[in-house]
Amino acid sequence: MPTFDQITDVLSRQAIELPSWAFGNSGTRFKVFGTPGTPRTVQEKIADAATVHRFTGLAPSVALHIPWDAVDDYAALRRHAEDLGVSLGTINSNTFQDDVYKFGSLTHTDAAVRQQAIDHHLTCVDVMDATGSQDLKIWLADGTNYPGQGDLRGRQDRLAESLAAIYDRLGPEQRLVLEYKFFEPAFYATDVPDWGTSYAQVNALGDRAMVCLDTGHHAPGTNIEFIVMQLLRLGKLGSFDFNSRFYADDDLIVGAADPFQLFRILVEVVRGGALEPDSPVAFMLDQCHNVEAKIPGQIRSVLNVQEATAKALLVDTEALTAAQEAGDVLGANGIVMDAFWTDVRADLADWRGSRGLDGNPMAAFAASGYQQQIESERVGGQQAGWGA
Ligand code: LRH
Ligand code: MN
Ligand code: MN
Repeated sequence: MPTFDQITDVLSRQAIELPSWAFGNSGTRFKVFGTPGTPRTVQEKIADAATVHRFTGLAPSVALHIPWDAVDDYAALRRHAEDLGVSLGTINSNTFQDDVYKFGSLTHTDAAVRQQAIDHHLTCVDVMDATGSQDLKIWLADGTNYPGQGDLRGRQDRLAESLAAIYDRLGPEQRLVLEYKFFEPAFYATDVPDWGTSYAQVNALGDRAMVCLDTGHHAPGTNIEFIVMQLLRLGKLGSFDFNSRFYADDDLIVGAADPFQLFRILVEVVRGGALEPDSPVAFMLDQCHNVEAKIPGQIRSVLNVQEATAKALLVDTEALTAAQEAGDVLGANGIVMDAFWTDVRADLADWRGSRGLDGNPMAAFAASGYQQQIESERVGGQQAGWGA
């Protein structure tokens, strides 16, 4: 097994983007609970994200959702972020909260509605030009609830056309990532339900179109690490939305529901070269903190990813290959499990200390007084965007 010192180079370049909406109030369709200190503006969301980065060294960028985070002056927002030590990352579009999109957005049968949805994405690319963002992330709520409600094939064809119009507008350094989700809000047929559909659509667009894999967007029992492997193999894994799920798209803290699954995903990430310096894969959280504290929730999340990454890097790949080739089933499995069961927490804490960070970012944040400060300064915090 590699020693901890042998994996710190890779760990030191790990970066996990935070979603602005994780800092807003969120909930279920039954209740959104308010939390003292919740940001009232996107600037305050960015300040909270920068705080997570300050305590962990792991989260140097913040993703925005448009229009939830819309402002008049994106160049000024970019400067605000940079002043706080972070950059603005992925721009997420939103064509799921307007009445006009009731029967679809990029797939709608009405060309005027499709154009409105395309125009929204073109506006998002304008935002990216100002913020310096690389990725436009598209997740569509488009789909149907009943057999016969829509022409499945026609919707797919219109989607391809609409995406091509958006892709055409991207700058040479910009990318489009298409996120899939098997259901919700559409319950019969979602227009981008799985990695295969996303892959087929982005493949038709070109090199700068890739798939976004949200870990919560699969049916129970899906072998997500297999999908990770395949997309990496095909060179089409653009980004991750990390979170965890017990039932549906729960958006819980990554690694909370199934740390072993997160580890298995990261084993394929390492195997597929996605932590190499030239990797095109962007790592992001997509979570909501309904009942737990938001900033510590994000700190815990990035630490969970770091811990799983360290374990994945500890897999003795040479011994594993030898065991696989020798048909040593239990030996091979044992090598993977040894890495998983290795407790890396003390080594990680020491290593953080050696980099000028606190060994225990959760405790350091709690002792910092930041939470008390925002609670007294901020009154009437914002909802994350859902239902807003
Ligand atoms: C959809 C989704 C998508 C959205 C985000 C808020 O379920 O995962 O990424 O942009 O939630
Ligand atoms: Mn997502
Ligand atoms: Mn989701």
